[in-house]
Amino acid sequence: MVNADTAVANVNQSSGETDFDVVVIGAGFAGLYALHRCREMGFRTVSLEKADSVGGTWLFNRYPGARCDIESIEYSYSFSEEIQQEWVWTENMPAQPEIEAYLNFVADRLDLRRDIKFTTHVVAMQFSDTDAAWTIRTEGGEIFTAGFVIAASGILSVPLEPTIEGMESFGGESLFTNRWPRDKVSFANKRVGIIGTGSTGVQAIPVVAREAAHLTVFQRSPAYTLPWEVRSLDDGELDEMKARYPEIRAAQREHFVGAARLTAFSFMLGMMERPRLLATSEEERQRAVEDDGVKGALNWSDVFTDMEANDLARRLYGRAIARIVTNPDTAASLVPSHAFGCKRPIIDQGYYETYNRDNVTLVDLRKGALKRVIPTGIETEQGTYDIDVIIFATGFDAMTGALTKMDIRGRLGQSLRDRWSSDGAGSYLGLAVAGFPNMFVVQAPGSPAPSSNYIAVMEANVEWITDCLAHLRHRGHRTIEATAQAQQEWMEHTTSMVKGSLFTHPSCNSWYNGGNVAGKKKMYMGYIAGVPEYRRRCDVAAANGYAGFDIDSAPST
Ligand code: NA7
Repeated sequence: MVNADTAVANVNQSSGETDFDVVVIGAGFAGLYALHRCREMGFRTVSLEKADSVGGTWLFNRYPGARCDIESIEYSYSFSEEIQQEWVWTENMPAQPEIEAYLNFVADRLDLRRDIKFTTHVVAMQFSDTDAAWTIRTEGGEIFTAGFVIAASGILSVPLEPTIEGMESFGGESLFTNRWPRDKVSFANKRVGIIGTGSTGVQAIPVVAREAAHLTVFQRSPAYTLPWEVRSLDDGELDEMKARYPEIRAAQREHFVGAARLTAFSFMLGMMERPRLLATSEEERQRAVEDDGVKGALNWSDVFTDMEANDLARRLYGRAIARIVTNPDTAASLVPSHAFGCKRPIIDQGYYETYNRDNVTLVDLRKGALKRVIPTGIETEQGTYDIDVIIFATGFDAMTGALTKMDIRGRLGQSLRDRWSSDGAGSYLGLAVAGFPNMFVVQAPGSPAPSSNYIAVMEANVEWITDCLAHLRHRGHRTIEATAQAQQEWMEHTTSMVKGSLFTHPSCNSWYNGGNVAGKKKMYMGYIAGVPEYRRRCDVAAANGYAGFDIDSAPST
């Protein structure tokens, strides 16, 4: 590390050597694995992490009810047989404390902490053409230089700050789910208000309702959410799964969403195999709702392809809610307005049942908007609510936020923030951005991250990136950069797949398409051809000498 004034000179004037071969940004799931792989390959590597511990988004999102929607056995690293054999999962769907503990275990097991600089928040990075190196600046004024950067800064790591009038005037306690306090929060005898009914709100609401004196839910957009069983793993069940890990991981690798056990994603895939809703009789529809509740309402093949079917499913969904929620007005208020399938599916434990509690009130903001926060609570067009604690469960500036928050300057000083704001969030293979040499991004826009098991794609990305680094080193190359043409073709490919589909339906504003962030260019930011196809395309590019990338001439060539 050098000081700010001498950083670039340090690269220039000495041996040309940088502080590090690779700087990894982040020490969450991706950062830990990237650090481990780089180190194993002999690269001088450091991970810069803004928090004081490992865990990434699983460290910050420690709100009540926080839990993963993919089974623990698959939402975990597959690269180490020792780790997967030694770690003990206690539930089928892991809760936040267990995931945080797991990541701490991994960091210790691989002795990663000695190469992580905690409370080190990267705020800017500049690429030097002359030096073929990045200069990385932190909030604390430290400067690091590195030949390569791996941005493992997360897809859901930057809170979307709500801008509600009067927030600062609130006399009670304001809590944000995406940076929840470490100390236990007590809701006993408190009147709690929660804003936001995405996945986070849907997880927190049943848990908070059990403890609070009263819970008022301020709902702008009702969610579609599927009831899902969370359970402890039975005696011997984990051991049995551990014995079958090769088989489980192989199935996972081949699965469309990177998780072969049942997930909400695979529920949606299964819908494609079902009969068409529009071809059913009224009796069949009613039976589906009576037998399978909200899942029965949605589980038809044409829901994704025919908006008439989608809207009918939405109304059947309302019927299913009305069979659970006893107050008819509340039940009606819980029926979504948007098309099913265009937002990330949500799973829950007892969400709708919570609205039958005497201490829970639903405020449907579609009937009268939230006006402002006042010192004693929340004012809406429908009335004023006295509140002691406000929970903001308002989501993230997803996919791009972690990168656009930093001032990243690529070739010729161009700004990534400006580029993505004017052209949309483009990348090549969801791994690299044209104009930003020697910077790899784990799960950039254009990767399958939003609609898949994040861990499966993350591992594939980290392995691809580190193999690429080894390839460059082996051949004596110093720079690699995605070409503008390859990036354009990749983005045309990814967007052509969602054209005219539900993912681009106008009724949807979500973190999938940036519609949840004011001023963000709206576009679907994932890749929906499936994880195996994505991996195949990345592997083909690598096998063809990193096709789609410009690589400098090696000294020997
Ligand atoms: P989401 O899914 O983006 O949900 C955020 C929620 O907050 C959503 O209901 C929003 O309503 C609501 N919101 C945001 N701002 C406001 C304001 N100003 N007023 C009222 N309501 C507001 O984020 P989550 O954290 O729940 O989940 C994100 C992902 O994390 C999830 O998909 C999993 O993959 C894990 P809106 O829909 O914008 O009308």
